Amino acid sequence: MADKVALADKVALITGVTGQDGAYLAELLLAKGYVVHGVKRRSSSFNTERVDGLYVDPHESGARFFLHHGDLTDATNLIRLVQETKPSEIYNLGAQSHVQVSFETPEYTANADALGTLRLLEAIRILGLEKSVRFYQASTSELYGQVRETPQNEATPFQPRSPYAAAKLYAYWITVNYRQAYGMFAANGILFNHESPTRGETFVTRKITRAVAAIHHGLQDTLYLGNIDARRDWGHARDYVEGMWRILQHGEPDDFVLATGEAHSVREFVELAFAEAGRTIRWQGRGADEVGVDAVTGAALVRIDPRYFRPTDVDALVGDAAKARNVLGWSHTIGFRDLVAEMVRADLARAAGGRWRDGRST
Ligand code: NDP
Ligand code: GDR
Repeated sequence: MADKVALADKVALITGVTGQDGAYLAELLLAKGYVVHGVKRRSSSFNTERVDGLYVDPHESGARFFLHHGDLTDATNLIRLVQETKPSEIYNLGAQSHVQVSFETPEYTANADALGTLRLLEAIRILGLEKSVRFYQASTSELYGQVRETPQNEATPFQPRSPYAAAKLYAYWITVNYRQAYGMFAANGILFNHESPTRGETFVTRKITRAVAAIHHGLQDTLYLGNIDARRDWGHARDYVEGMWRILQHGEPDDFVLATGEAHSVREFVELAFAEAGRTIRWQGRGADEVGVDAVTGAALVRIDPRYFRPTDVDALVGDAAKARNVLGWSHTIGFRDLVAEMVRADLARAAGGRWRDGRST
C-alpha cells in the first residue's frame, strides 16, 4: 500500500500495449498504482484482446487504464499523445516485431521500428520534457546477429542479420544518442526472446504449442517448421516486463541485457511441448526431408517447410544478464521447462474450449 501511495503520481505511456509485452507491462504497472495510457492502432477488427481484462470504463471514478489510437508512423499523433497524457515514463514497445515478416516489409519495419523511436524521442524534446520523462526502448538480442562471442552481454558488438534487426539497431543508437546529447533518461533493454501463453501465434514457440494442442484435439495433422536447429535463450514475458520497469527506476539511464543464460534449440522445444501432451517425438531423415514422428503411432507430426527458412537467420543466441542481476537485482524466475509447460497447458485448454482466435495455419 505504501508503495502505491508513493507511486500515485506515476503515469506511464506504453506504445504496443496490445502486444504480448505491452499487456503484461500494463498489468504490472497498474498493480503498482500507476495511471497507464496505452497506444493502440486502429484495426478493422478488435485487437485489444490481451488488455480487455484490464479495461475499466473511463467514466467510472478510479479508472487508471486508458487506451488511445495512435501509430509510430504518425509524428503529430505522438506529439499530441505525449502532450495530453503527460507521462513520467514512456515504454516504447510498439514495433513490427516479426523477423521473417521484416524481409517482406523492410521499409515499413524501418519506418515503425527505427523512425518510430526517433519520432517519440523528438516528441519528448519538442515538448521540452527531456528532463522529466524517462524513456525505455525495447531493444533486442537480434542486434547481435551471427555473433562469435558467447554469451552476449552489453559490450558484445552488434551485427544485425535482418531488416528488423537493422531497424532496431538505429533505435538502439538513437536512444543512446538522445541520452548523451540532451541528457535524457533514455535506456535500452536488450531483451532475449521471451514468451508466454499470449505470445503472438506466428512466433515459433506459440506456433508449436498451438499446434501441439490442435493435434492433440484432432484439429490439425502436421506442424510445419523452418530451421529447427536454431537456438534461443527463451524466458517468460512476466519476468521481463519487471526488468523493463527496474531499468527505468534505476538511478541513472543505462542499457541492460535481460536473459536467462540458457539456450535451447527449436527442436528441443518441439520435443518438450509434445511430451507435455503425452507424446514422444522421434526424428527421421535429414535436412528439409526431416520428419518428427509420433514414437507410438508413427504419424508424421512435424515436417520441414523451406518457406519458413529466412534469407539470413541467426543460428544461436544466449545472454549474460550479470549486469542486470548486480545493478538492478533482476533475474528470471521462470525456467525453460515451466515456460513450455505453461504455454502447452494454456493452448490445450483453448483448443478444448474451441477458443482459437482464428483457424488459420501460421
Ligand atoms: P508484439 O508483436 O506482441 O507486439 C507489438 C506491438 O506493437 C503490438 O501492440 C502492435 O500493435 C504494435 N505495433 C506494431 N506496429 C505499430 C505501429 N506502427 N505503431 C504503433 N504500434 C505498433 O511484440 P512483443 O510484445 O513480443 O514485443 C514488444 C517489443 O519488444 C517489440 O518492440 C519487440 O520488437 C521487442 N522485443 C521483443 C522480444 C520478445 O521476445 N518478445 C525480445 C526483444 C525485443 P497490433 O496489436 O495492432 O499489431
Ligand atoms: P525470433 O523469434 O526471430 O528470435 O524473434 P521466432 O520465434 O520468430 O524465431 C525463432 C527461431 O525459430 C526459427 N524457426 C521458426 N520461426 C518462426 N517464426 N516460424 C517457424 O515456423 C520457424 N521454424 C523455425 C527461426 O528461423 C528463428 O531462428 C523474436 C521476436 O520476438 C523479435 O521481435 C525479438 O526481437 C527476438 O525474438 C528477440
